[in-house]
Amino acid sequence: MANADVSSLLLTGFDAFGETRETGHAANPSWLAARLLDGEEIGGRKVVAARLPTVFGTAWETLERLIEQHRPALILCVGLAGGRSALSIERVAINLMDARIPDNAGHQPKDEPIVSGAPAAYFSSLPVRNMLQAVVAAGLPAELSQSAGTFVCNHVFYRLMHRLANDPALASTRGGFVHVPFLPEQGSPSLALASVVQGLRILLASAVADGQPVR
Ligand code: PCA
Repeated sequence: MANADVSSLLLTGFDAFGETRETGHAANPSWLAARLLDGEEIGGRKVVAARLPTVFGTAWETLERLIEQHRPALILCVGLAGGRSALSIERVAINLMDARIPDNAGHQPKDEPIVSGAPAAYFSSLPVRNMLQAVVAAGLPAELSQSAGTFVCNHVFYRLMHRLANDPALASTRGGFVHVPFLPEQGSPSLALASVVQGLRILLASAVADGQPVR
């Protein structure tokens, strides 16, 4: 039923990839945090958490199925960006795949568009500035980021925004992306899992409370 849970918030994380996968620090903090919020009610809406595979194409297909299934009001995808020190609220997705490492299926596209002939970029349709302020006000490290990279995270983010921009049935659905730092046991700089979870909770609450995208 398309309208079965019209008020849900879809929150996704990724599985482990690259170095963290090889070194045995297998869990991806994006999924560890998202799954802890599964079922929680935020701003009167229920969180549905799901894990995406770190594979070009398959990740988006998985997200697309989840969107069909849940018809969420809002979609927040989360990924790990080792090297970043704060919750990075992504402002823009670009139409480019340029992988520095292979994805979990061994694919490593270089200099390729995600969707041929489609726009070079899309902005997040979440109120990124207000989300930033809400997280900072809670004493957690956060920043706006102007690039979600050119790997699987940016790919999913771009496909999401392309679909939301072009599917009239999803005209009122909003979407965006957030990158999180390593966990302390994975590398430095890092952020504790409890802070990531609290940060995502605040990001979702402020995105729901403020209906307008702010670029
Ligand atoms: N981070 C990668 C893909 C999966 C993840 O968690 C990225 O930033 O593209």
